[in-house]
Amino acid sequence: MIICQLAGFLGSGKTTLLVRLGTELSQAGKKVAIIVNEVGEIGVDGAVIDSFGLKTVEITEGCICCSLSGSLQNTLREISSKFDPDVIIIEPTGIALASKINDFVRRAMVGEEHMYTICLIDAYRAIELFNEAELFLSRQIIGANIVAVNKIDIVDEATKTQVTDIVNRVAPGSKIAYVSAKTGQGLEPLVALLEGRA
Ligand SMILES: Nc1nc2c(ncn2[C@@H]2O[C@H](COP(=O)(O)OP(=O)(O)O)[C@@H](O)[C@H]2O)c(=O)[nH]1
Ligand SMILES: [Mg+2]
Repeated sequence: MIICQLAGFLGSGKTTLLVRLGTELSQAGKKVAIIVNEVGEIGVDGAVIDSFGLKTVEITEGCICCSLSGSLQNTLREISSKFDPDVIIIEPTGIALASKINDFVRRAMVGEEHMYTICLIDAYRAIELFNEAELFLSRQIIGANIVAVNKIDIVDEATKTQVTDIVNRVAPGSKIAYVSAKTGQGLEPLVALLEGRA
C-alpha cells in the first residue's frame, strides 16, 4: 500500500488533482481510498467522487495535523482494514504541516510501503504567495517527494521559469512536475509514483 498526501495552499488545486489521480489510478485497476480534510467548507462533492468507484472519507471538524490527528489515524486504520486499498490519498487542509501529517501516518502503523508527499503549487499565484508566506511554503517544498507546479494551462513560460527558480532556490534538486489538474496535462510522473513505478 502507498499513502500519499497532497500538500498545498487553499486553492492550489488539491481536490481537483485528487479526483483526477484517483480516477486514473482506479481505471488502471488500483483500489483507491481518499481522505479529505476540509475545515469549514467541503470543496468536493462526495457523491461525485463515489461515482468514480473511489472510497471517500471526509473529516470536516478541524485540522488533521492538529486537533484531529487521532481521527486521521483511526480513519487510516479503518480504511486499511476494511477496504484494503492499494493507494490512500490524503488531502489535508492548506494550513497543515506536511511533516506533521507524515509523522501521524507513520505512527498509525497501517503498514504502508511508501509514504509520499506531493506539494502542489498554484503557478498562477505562486510569486504573490511566496512574498506572503515564504517560510511556510518553503517547508512544504522541502518535505516533498515531488513538487507539482499546477495550473500550467493558464500561465506563460516566463511565469513557469520564475516558479521553477523559486523552487530550486528553496530546495535545490527538487523533482518538479508541471501539471494541470484541470486538463490532466503532465500527470504521468505523479501517477507513476502512486502506482509504485517511480
Ligand atoms: N486553470 C486551472 N484551474 C485549476 C486547476 N486546478 C484547479 N483549478 C481551479 O482552482 C480552484 C481551486 O481548486 P481546488 O481543487 O478546489 O483547490 P484546493 O483548495 O487546493 O483543494 C478551482 O476553481 C479549480 O477549478 C488547473 O490545473 N488549471
Ligand atoms: Mg480542497
